[in-house]
Amino acid sequence: MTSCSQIIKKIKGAKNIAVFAHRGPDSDACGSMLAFRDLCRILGKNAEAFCFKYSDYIKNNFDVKEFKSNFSAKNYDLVAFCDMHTAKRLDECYQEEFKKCQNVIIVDHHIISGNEVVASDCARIIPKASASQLVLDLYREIGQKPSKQVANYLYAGLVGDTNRFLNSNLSKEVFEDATYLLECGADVQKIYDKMYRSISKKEMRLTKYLYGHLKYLQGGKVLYIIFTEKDYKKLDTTFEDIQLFSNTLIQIEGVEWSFLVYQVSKFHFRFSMRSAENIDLVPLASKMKGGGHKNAAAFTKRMKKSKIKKSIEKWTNGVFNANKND
Ligand SMILES: [Mn+2]
Repeated sequence: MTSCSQIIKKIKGAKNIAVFAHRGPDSDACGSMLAFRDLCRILGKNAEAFCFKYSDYIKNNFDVKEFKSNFSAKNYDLVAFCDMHTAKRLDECYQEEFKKCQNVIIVDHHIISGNEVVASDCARIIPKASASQLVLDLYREIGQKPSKQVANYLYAGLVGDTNRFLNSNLSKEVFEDATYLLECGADVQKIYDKMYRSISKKEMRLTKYLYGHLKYLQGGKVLYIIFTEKDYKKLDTTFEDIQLFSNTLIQIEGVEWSFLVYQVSKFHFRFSMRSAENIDLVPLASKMKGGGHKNAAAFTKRMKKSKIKKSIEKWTNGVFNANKND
C-alpha cells in the first residue's frame, strides 16, 4: 500500500496536476478533490480540480467556480483520482482524454472486491469513512494545518459520507478528525445550514414525487421507484439530482432492499441499491458488471422500462423465496 509520504513524493515530482473525483459528485468527492488540489498548490504545483456536471445540492454547498470543466491531457503530467479508483467513474466527457494519461495517483476509501483499479504505481486505497480523511492525512504528512477553507471542504466531505455521523462507518478516528477540522476553523454551523437546514423548492417537488410513486414487492421488503427521461422533464430535474435519494428508500419501515432506478440514456437504466445489514448486494452488482459495497451498490443495464418490475422480482426472489407466479 502506498504511504502518505510516497503520495507527497509523487506530487513533488510533478509540475501540473489535474484532480478528478467520481461523476455525480457528492460532498466527499468535491471536498476531497478541492482539498487535494489545494495541497498540491501548497507544494508549489499548478493544480486544477475538474468537474463537468453536478447536482443543485453541490451547487449550493460548494463554489463551483473552483472547478474547471475542459480537460486536455497534454497540459498535465500527473492526474489524481480522489474518492474513486476506476476510470469508469470519470465523467464520460473525460474518459477519452484520460486514456492519454500515464501518471496517476489514487486516494480512495472504497474497497471493492473485483472492481478494476486504474493502472497506478501510487494508489492509497484505505477503508476510512470518507476520502476527505485520507486527504487530511496528507496535510498531516507535510506538517501543514489545513486553512479554514480547506477545513470546510474536508468537513463537508466527512459529514456527507457519514451522513452527519449516522452511518455505520463511524469510529474514534472519525470524531477525532471532525474535532481537528473544527480546530482548523471549519465553519461547522454554516456547513450544516447549507447541507441540511434548507430545502429548495425543487427538492421538495422531487421528494413529494418520490414518496408518491414508490412501488413495493416481496411483501413490502423490496422497494423501488423508476425515473425516466420524461419524468426529468416533468420535474425540471436531472438524474444528478435524483441520485441524492439513493439513501432515502432504505430508511422506510420494513424495507430490506431498495432500488432507485433512473434512466441514464435512451436504452439504459441505472439501478442504485441499498440493503439491510444481512443482505449482500455485491453478488448481483458484480454479475451486472457494476460495483459497490455489501449494503450499497449499483449497476447500469440496458432494459426497457416495462421489464424493470419483473427483473427486480427475479433478482430478489432468491433472497426472499417469494412465489415467482404472483
Ligand atoms: Mn466518498
